[in-house]
Amino acid sequence: MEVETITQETIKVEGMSCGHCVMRVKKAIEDVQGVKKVDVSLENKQAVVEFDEEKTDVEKIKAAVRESGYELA
Ligand SMILES: [Cu+2]
Repeated sequence: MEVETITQETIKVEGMSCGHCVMRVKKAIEDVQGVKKVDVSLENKQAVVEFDEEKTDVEKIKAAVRESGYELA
């Protein structure tokens, strides 16, 4: 049986200005293997991410956000 350890982290994202930015950040995070759920908020300037700790970690998710062109607070 496959073991899953689901963790939730809130990542502060700088530089998002519209719905398009939100979609870019959401897509970038979703593409990280092991990510289960992503909720990006423009108003709160953050991404709430649920991921499997066996497959990824918060540093990889942050790297994906930076690669998509946005900064971390
Ligand atoms: Cu935008």
